[in-house]
Amino acid sequence: MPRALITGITGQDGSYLTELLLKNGYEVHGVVRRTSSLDRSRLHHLYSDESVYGKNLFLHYADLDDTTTMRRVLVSAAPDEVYHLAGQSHVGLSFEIAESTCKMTGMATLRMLEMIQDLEKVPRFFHASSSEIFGKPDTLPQNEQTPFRPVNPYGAAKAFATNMVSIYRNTFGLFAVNGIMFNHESPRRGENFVTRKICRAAAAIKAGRQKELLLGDTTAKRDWGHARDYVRGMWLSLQHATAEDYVFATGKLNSVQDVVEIAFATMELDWSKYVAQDQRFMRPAEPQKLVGDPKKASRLLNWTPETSFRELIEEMTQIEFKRVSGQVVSG
Ligand code: NAP
Ligand code: F7E
Repeated sequence: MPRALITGITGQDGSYLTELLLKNGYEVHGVVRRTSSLDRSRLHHLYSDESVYGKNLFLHYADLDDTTTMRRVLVSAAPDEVYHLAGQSHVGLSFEIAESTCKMTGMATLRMLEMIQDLEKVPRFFHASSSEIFGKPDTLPQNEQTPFRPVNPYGAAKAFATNMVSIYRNTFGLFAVNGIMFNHESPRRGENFVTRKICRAAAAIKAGRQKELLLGDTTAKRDWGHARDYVRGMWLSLQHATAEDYVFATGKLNSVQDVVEIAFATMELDWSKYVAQDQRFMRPAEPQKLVGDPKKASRLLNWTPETSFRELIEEMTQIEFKRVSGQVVSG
């Protein structure tokens, strides 16, 4: 039975990846950090399943900042594959907590590379890189050759980590992969990312629980896909014969305004009655024209995204409506 270790298992991607790896017959180990509440809602359906938890799913307390414990977890789990997904993932907040973002996203990845190098059996390593490394690119769409020009602390930290992964692969021969992922969303997305915020508000307004939705720049555009497709890409990238970097993207640009219109239409509401702009959600700098070219992933991994932008936003809004109406939604 292959073994995987996931950092960031409690996050959006960690939860979908866990489901995929369990389905593929893996023993999955996950790193969780101590929090004041034990609510790990994205994992609850697996954690509370006695046929899974403690049998082929194991959680270990550690923190990216606690090297001794991380090393101990790596040694005891002895994984064949490591998926390094943990980090501070909010771009807007990275301006407010720049130092810890750089420590957790940049330095912690370097430490992971150092630690796995020392293991008796050196595992394959996936790093969750981001389109934010491109910032304001000269060319579009962006691919694996596009130069890094980040415009925020998060993007700069991911650029550092991405470079380190390439350096350790090229210098020390590690099987280390950068998955350069464009935005991917799902009903499990954190509440303060724009798609979830909008879908949740549309559902809450429909249910009479919210009156308005305040947003930042609604003209901002992104390349948005479904998280389930992206975790499949992570897994495929570690099954390939050689370690490579891959762009995972849909290749299609949509605006925040497009998200608003689809979500409100799904709830049969007129968005213009409820949506207003609020300076608090504007960012000091915005990346421009981030749209990915996933041809390499398609050619080498046979990876293509299966869920369209419209299907994604409709699914997210419908699930929010179930949640706000008190229905139980697993995961
Ligand atoms: P997420 O939902 O914010 O999950 C982040 C995970 O990291 C959580 O499990 C969190 O634990 C964990 N974490 C944060 N700081 C930690 C620390 N100091 N020690 C241990 N664990 C820590 O993010 P996501 O959307 O799943 O994204 C996964 C990765 O892909 C991230 O690295 C993100 O930057 C990157 N990425 C995401 C996207 C996207 O569109 N989703 C695109 C490109 C790259 P808690 O649950 O305890 O907070
Ligand atoms: O913003 C604009 C905002 O926070 C998308 C992370 O997963 O993808 C994600 O980063 C856009 C931006 O995601 C609001 O200014 C307008 O232009 O959902 P977001 P992000 O910043 O693109 C990348 C690839 C990652 O790697 C990250 O980890 O929407 N926007 N109004 C707003 N954004 C938020 N959050 N809230 C608003 O009210």
